[in-house]
Amino acid sequence: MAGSMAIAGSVKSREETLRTLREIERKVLWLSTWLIHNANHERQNLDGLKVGGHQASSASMTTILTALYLDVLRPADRVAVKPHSGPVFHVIQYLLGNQSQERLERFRGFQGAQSYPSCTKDADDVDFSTGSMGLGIAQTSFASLVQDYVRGKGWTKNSDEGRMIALAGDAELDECNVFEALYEGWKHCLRNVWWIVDYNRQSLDAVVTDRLFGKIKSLFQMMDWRVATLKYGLRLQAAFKQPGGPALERWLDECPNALYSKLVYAGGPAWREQILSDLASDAEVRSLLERYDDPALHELMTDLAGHDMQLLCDTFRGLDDDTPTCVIAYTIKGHKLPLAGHRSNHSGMLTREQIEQLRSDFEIESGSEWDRTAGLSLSDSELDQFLSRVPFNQSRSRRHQADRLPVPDRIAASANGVTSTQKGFGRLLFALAGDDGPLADRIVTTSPDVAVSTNLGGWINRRGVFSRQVLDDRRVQTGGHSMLNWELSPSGQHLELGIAENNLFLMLSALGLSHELFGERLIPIGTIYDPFIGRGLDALNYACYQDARFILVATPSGISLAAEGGLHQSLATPLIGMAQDGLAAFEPAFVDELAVILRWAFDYIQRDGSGEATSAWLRDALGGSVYLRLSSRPLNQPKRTLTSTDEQSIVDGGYWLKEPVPGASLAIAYSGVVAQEAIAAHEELAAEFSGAGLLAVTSADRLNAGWQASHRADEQSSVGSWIETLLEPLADDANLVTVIDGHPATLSWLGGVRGHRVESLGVEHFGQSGNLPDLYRHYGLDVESIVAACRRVH
Ligand SMILES: Cc1ncc(C[n+]2csc(CCOP(=O)(O)OP(=O)(O)O)c2C)c(N)n1
Ligand SMILES: [Mg+2]
Repeated sequence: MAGSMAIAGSVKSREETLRTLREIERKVLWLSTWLIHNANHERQNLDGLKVGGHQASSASMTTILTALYLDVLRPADRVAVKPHSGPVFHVIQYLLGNQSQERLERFRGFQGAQSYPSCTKDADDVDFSTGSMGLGIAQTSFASLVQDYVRGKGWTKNSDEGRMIALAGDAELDECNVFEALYEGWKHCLRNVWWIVDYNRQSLDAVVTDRLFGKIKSLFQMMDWRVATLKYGLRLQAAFKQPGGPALERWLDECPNALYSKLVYAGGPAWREQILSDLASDAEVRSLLERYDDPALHELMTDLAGHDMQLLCDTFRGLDDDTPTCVIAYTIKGHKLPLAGHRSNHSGMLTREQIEQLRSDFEIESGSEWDRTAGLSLSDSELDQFLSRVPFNQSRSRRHQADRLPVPDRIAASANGVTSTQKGFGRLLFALAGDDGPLADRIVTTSPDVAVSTNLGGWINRRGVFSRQVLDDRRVQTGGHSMLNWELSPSGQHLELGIAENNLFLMLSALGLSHELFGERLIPIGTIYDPFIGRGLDALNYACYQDARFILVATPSGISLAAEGGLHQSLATPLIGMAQDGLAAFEPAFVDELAVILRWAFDYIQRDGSGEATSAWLRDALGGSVYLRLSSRPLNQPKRTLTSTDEQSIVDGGYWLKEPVPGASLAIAYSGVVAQEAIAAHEELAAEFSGAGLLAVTSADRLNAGWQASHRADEQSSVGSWIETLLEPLADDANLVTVIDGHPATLSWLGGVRGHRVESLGVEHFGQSGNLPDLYRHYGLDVESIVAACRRVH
């Protein structure tokens, strides 16, 4: 008896919880709609530009987000919120006390809540930034793999395992990177991931193709995901059980998306007319419909599962194992708003009159629009009490911190004779793999099927490949005649990916956020062929936007890989390196430079990144990620011992390989492997231009950033930039010739530093197959071209 009373009690309290959740959901719908209205129609508009925001895309997800955040999620869970439902997220955070009214009032305004959830620019609890369709979804998979990686190492035993959850738009699934991630995830036995699809059957422009959900379902099932299709709400399901119900269900199942949307917009009378005309001969359906007046019929026919609080909560709570799961939740874009179902509702907004109507429907008095409980049956303290009990709210700090790992004073670089920076990189990592310090143990390498050809083989031989399970199959291990030990186990430190470059950058993004997401510091190093950065560029930008920390090693690069031909030759990447925020780009010519830069990079990627990097100096303090553009071209390595001043110059972006005499009339500045030609040209011109300088530019990016920052510095301050200091000895009317195996604009700005005339050599047009002498001659990077430019410029 006592037991059944307890059960009855818990059923009752569950019902109460659901009732409260539904009430709060109404508040969330109001606040998210009002937030966008306020930004567009109430706030002063100073520039005449549309502010925007997505009321319909938000309304589509209010039930799902409310169910998740206020009933289902646990603190260890991480969410990528559908970008266009950002307002719903911010409003829930507001109710939870993690977001201020002031920031909500400034939604889409300067330092207000961001248009799309941003883990770097927003003040509330954003786990993953979203905004570029598809990337946030895939990010959750890679975050889960990283969680498995750190747990596989036994590092996070005392913390809960989280579920990585993506809230996806249905049209968002068109992005190919989603399926690249799906495929990759399968290879790694992905788990603990939910992708919840807001299946509102509308994209930006149009109503999405009927039958699509079947394809989505089978794609996921093919990858061994569990698929839960949530179509109709419980009320509609109950109606289907009434006489006439099965016919109504069939009618709804067969109703084309475009017609359904049209009827949603048109409302009760239109539903009745359409159904009665389509099922004219069915008396049971007629009498079923008679039991509903027009508003009730509209309510019934729009009772989709994605708006059914109980069904959603029960479904999510029922997902109690780690199988990756896709939930296809049927919803209505603009649900409960006058925009619902309208074909062009993506950017549609309620008129003033409509918002007034909504306000009075929700019983919110004018002036109380931001009030957390206006229109609710709950008092402030009752709301607070409810929110204090929600599982998600049981931990104060969801963003972790991790100690910085000590970086060795020096990394051994035994590069004598003739070798390339790519080979040098392989050797440096091989040396690190033999190190038993904490840094080496936290290095994790990853590569999109180019680990061997980017010289990671030595590292992998020593440190192994990561897999959650040990693959102990001797036949596989000894099957080939490779020197490579491809042993798979949880202790491995290389994560091998398929070719898709988007996946590389998303993996780096997840690895590079491990300290914040899981409290475990990693030193991620990703290798890629330089030209294919372009393939994953948006994902790289996304990783940097989230302030993920990693080292990107891109090799080979430029036309210097010669025989591989035009599509393997990268021209624009030096400019990408300069322009990409959050990424310090280097192009060393020699291995000893690379060793210095790599050591520095280990420190730089660990610097504490809170705050906004508005100048080179701030960026330096805050840290970021690092891009190394390397080459497979062997060069004669200088025999020298670098002093700490030399090392600092290399990191700051450049040094004089041949110091100019004071008042020198010429300097050649080079970056990367064309060092050999620059040195030879400099020697050839020694008599003609005595005292000319030869400037090694190890990072055009850092030189340029410092120079830009010095312009903006307070005029009273005496801080100059490193490049100004470097160029100081040259005569005012000296000439510069710059050379790089990449776009010449990378270095041509050097002329602007002190007003020197400049001629810039580089590659502006697609390359082609050839040997190095032919190509350098053709594209004007050979010694003769440099010498000719030096003479011309005079
Ligand atoms: C990479 C990228 N391409 C295009 C866009 C522009 N865009 C924003 S929303 C959208 C359609 C979204 O439809 P869906 O995912 O179904 O979301 P809904 O608004 O219907 O919930 C598009 C094309 C974008 N934000 N990112
Ligand atoms: Mg949609």
